[in-house]
Amino acid sequence: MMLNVLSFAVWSLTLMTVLAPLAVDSYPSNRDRIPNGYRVPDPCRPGRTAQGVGHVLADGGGARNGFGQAFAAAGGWTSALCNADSDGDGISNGAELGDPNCNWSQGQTPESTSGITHPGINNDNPNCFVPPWLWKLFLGWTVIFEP
Ligand SMILES: [Ca+2]
Repeated sequence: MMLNVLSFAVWSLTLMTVLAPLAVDSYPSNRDRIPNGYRVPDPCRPGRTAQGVGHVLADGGGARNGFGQAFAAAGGWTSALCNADSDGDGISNGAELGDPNCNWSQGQTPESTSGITHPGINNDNPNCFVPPWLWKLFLGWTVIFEP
């Protein structure tokens, strides 16, 4: 048991070390530019929030997902971006981020701060690299490192 915990810790640290450089080209301040930017749950890692909402890598960096591409094209939170459905799950970006009527502007409290879902990942079919149940089973403890 102890060996399993130790080998798992070594594996986890190795993985984090390998993935860390991929996170350097994101812009964390962009989370201030979308409603509930700090409350977006990561559907692939139960219990954690997504640090890079517009990126394929949940902690930021790497390629942009559909929401990140639309955000970059719009240049910020616009009515068009709010009404769009970037991940194709049938729910608008605004509804997913607690701004269903697209009234939010930076610095304001969004219309809703609960029930937030990820606008760049189809929550019905998140297509996670590691299945959420497996992540929760082996890496759920990393929630304590949530920034
Ligand atoms: Ca959507």
